[in-house]
Amino acid sequence: MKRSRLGVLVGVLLFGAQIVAGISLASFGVSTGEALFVASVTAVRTNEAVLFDASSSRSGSSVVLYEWDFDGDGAPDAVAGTPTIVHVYKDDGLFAVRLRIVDEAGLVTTSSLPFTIAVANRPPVAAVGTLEGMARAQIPVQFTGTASDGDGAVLAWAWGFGDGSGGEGPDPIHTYASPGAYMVRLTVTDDDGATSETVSTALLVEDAPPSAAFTSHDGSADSGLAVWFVDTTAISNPTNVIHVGWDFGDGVYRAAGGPSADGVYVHIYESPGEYLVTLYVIDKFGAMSTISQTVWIRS
Ligand SMILES: [Ca+2]
Ligand SMILES: [Ca+2]
Ligand SMILES: [Ca+2]
Repeated sequence: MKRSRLGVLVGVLLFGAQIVAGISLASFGVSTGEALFVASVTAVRTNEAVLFDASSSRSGSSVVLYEWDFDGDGAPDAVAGTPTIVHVYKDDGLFAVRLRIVDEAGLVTTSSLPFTIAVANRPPVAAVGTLEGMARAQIPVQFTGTASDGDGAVLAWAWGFGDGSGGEGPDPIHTYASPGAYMVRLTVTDDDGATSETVSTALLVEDAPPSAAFTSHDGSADSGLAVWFVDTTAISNPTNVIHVGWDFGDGVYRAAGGPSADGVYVHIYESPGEYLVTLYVIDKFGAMSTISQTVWIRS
């Protein structure tokens, strides 16, 4: 009421003679207008439209301007020539809404009834990205996550790798000790503390790939005599190995379908010299491991 009277006075001061002509003296000292409005809803989530309708406002003459302060900070957010307007709150909070109307005669009236809109935060959304290639035990796995928050920011990422361990950040790396099927969980938290969790389909982690190794007969031998090589390749599951190949460095390559029962291979060099021996181990998933050693053959 106080503001309405002030509005009249301001209007009179600003518009002088015209105002006096247009308003009966009886209107002085009483409210000449009311800035009234309704909203389509008073509780929304962010990014939802709210319709405000100030059709019930009245003033001494036709209302020509509706000035809205949707967040109660005293600064106008929209000015319209018609009484209805749509506003979308981008972030959550409790917002006091205020309306100022100006009529044809320049009279200004401000809404005086408290009016609050409750805007609720939306939780963030997250997804676990698909892995590039196959996951193997004992080999680091690179995870990727995507997350967004429509009314804020994603501040925290928490991963559960399904084997009892966890990680942080959008792109963690984790190494599984053992093969198996693991459910991977990603929980993200937004700047309002809202969380959401997403669970991947089971991540299949295959056996660790082979790691080729061998020992040889003292590293030197006489030509024409057998040289022994012992395959000491680390294999978590021998049935995965589909190829073991020896390149003895003298033009002879010996291939086997899998590991020998005792891991022992014998080769006879015909000529003295220095030979680079390479062992190749390939598993059914296509992982290949190699290792080389030099042997010296005396005459
Ligand atoms: Ca404002
Ligand atoms: Ca949010
Ligand atoms: Ca928010």
